[in-house]
Amino acid sequence: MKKLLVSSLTIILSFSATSILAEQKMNHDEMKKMDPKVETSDQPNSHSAIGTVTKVDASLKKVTLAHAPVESLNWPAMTMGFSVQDDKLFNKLKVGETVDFEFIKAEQGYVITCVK
Ligand SMILES: [Cu+2]
Repeated sequence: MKKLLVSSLTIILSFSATSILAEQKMNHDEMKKMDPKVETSDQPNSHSAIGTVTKVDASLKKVTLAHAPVESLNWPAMTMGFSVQDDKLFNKLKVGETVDFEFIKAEQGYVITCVK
């Protein structure tokens, strides 16, 4: 009787060990799915903020903005330079204007993609 109990315990233990392994594998696959590198290649991570234009350099496709805090990036309010994706956006980017804008992180820095 005792022997039978031990062997059934062994079966239960090895069975649960197998299911733990299976669970770990599943978690690993899920982690792969969440890999930020894979995500950014699919859709660039876009952020939005409000800022006042302090400087414009259309020839360099750059603009300086004093922006409000950006929650999605944990940024405090600051003045910084952005690249501008499309020349058309300069119609809305004039010194002294306060704009609602969207930007992405690109290899060369932050790029404004949309201005409202
Ligand atoms: Cu900033």
